[in-house]
Amino acid sequence: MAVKMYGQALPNIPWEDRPEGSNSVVWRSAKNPIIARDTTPTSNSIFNSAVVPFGEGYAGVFRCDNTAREMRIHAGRSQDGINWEIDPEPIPFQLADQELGKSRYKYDPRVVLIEDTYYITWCNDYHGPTIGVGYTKDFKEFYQLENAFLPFNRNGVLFPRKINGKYVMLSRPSDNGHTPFGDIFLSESPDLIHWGQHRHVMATAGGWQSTKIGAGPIPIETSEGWLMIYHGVLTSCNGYVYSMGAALLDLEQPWKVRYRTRPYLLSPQEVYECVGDVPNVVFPCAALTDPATGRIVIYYGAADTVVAIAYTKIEELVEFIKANNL
Ligand code: BMA
Repeated sequence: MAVKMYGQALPNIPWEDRPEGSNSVVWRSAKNPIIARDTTPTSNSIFNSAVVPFGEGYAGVFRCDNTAREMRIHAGRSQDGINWEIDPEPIPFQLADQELGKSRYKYDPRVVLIEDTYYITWCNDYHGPTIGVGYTKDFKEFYQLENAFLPFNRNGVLFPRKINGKYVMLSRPSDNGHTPFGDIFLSESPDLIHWGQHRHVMATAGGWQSTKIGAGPIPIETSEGWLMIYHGVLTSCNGYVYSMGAALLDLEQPWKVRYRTRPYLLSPQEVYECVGDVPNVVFPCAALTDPATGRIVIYYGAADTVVAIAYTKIEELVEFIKANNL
C-alpha cells in the first residue's frame, strides 16, 4: 500500500532518522527541546506553538507566557525550522471591531495556509475562552476577524482547504476552567465569520484519552483520509496527563472517523515533558510534511514550558493507526 500525502514539497524539512534500537512509530528529536523557555527577553515559557513553511524557510506563531504570567502569541521566523527568532512583542492585530480588543489572553495558536492567506486560530478570551480567528499574508501585518464561536471553546483547528465549498473547523467545547470533559466537534462556514452545521466527530475513550481530547496540528490530507493528530488527557492521582494520538477522518465527510489509535503515539516520558510549569504534558499544535519522502515533523509543547519536535513517516503512521484501531 502506497499512502499519498498532499501538499507543498519541503525538501529542507527538519529530519533525523529513527534512533538505532527504537521501534516507536513517532520518535523525538535528539535536539529537544528546540525552543528554550527564555527565548524572548520577557518569556516565562514558550510552548504550544504553530509553524508553517514561509518563503525560503518557515514562520510561526508562538505561545509566550510572559514573566507577569500573561498568555500572549508572538510571531517568529526560521531558516531551518529548528532555530527560531521570536518577536519580543506580541502580535499587534488590527481589529475588525474594537470590541475584539477586550481579549485579556491569547494562547495555543494554530496556523494554516489556505489559498494565499495564512489563517491563525487560537484560544481567545471573550468573557471566557473561545476561538479567535485572524490572518496575515506576510507575517508582518496581522488582522483579527470575529471569534468563531460563543464561549466556552478551545482547540480550534482549520482544515487546509475548503471541503464541498465550505471552510471547516474542528473545535472542543469546554468550560471556563480546567475542563474535566470534552469531545471534538466540526463546524462549517462560507466566509470564516458565520459557523454552523455542527457535527460531532469524536468522543473520549479509555486510558490516555479518557478525560478529554482536542485536535492538534492542521489535518494532513492523505489518500487514506485526513490525518488528525490530537491530544488526549487522562486524570491521574496527580492531575492531568496529556498524550498524543492520531485518527483518520473521511475525506469528504470529515466528521466521520475511519480509524483511531487505541495506544498513544507519544506520552510524557522525557524530563522536559515531565518537569516544568505543568508536568506531564505533550501538546501537539503543528506539523510539517514533505510528500515526496513521506516525512512528518510534529511540533509540540512540553510541560507547558518549552517547544519540542518529533518525527514520523506517513506510510508507517497510517499502518500503525489501522493496526491499532480503537
Ligand atoms: C489546557 C490548555 C493548554 C495546556 C494544558 C495543560 O487546558 O491550557 O494550553 O497545555 O491545559 O496545562
